[in-house]
Amino acid sequence: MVRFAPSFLRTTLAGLALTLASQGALAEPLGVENAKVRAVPPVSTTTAAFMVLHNQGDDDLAVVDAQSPAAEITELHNHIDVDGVMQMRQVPEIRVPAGGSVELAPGGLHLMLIDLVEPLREGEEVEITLVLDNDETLTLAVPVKRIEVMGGGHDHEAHHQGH
Ligand SMILES: [Cu+2]
Repeated sequence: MVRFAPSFLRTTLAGLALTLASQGALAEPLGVENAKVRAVPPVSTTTAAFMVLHNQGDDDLAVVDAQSPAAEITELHNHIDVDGVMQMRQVPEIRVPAGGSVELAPGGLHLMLIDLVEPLREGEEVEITLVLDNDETLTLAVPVKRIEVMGGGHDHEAHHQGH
């Protein structure tokens, strides 16, 4: 079960503001920042990828599909609140409004990598291709990282416990 932690949200929004402020103009209409794939134990056959999508163009964009050679199936997912319980659902698209940003983060939107071809180890990179509604694609090399979900911790904290 994954629930929103307010402190995590505040941390995330503060980080986003910083990255937006430091970002220059890019030629690509879709910018991707802070992409990462969650490191999972070898027995786990699914994982999730997170990132911040910036639409630097004048037209709304949508990610309509994603593919990765690391997984048999890659789906676009969101978490929705069903009677107080966060449930994961596949969504047909992730819209990024012109001039706006959308964050894929634990507890919310994410890319779901299903039936991993081989175990993912921390420090490796996973190729993920985003397919946009204008038929363009964007291929990313996304690092595998440990990602804290519960407790509002920071991604980069060194003290990972549990599992
Ligand atoms: Cu999912």
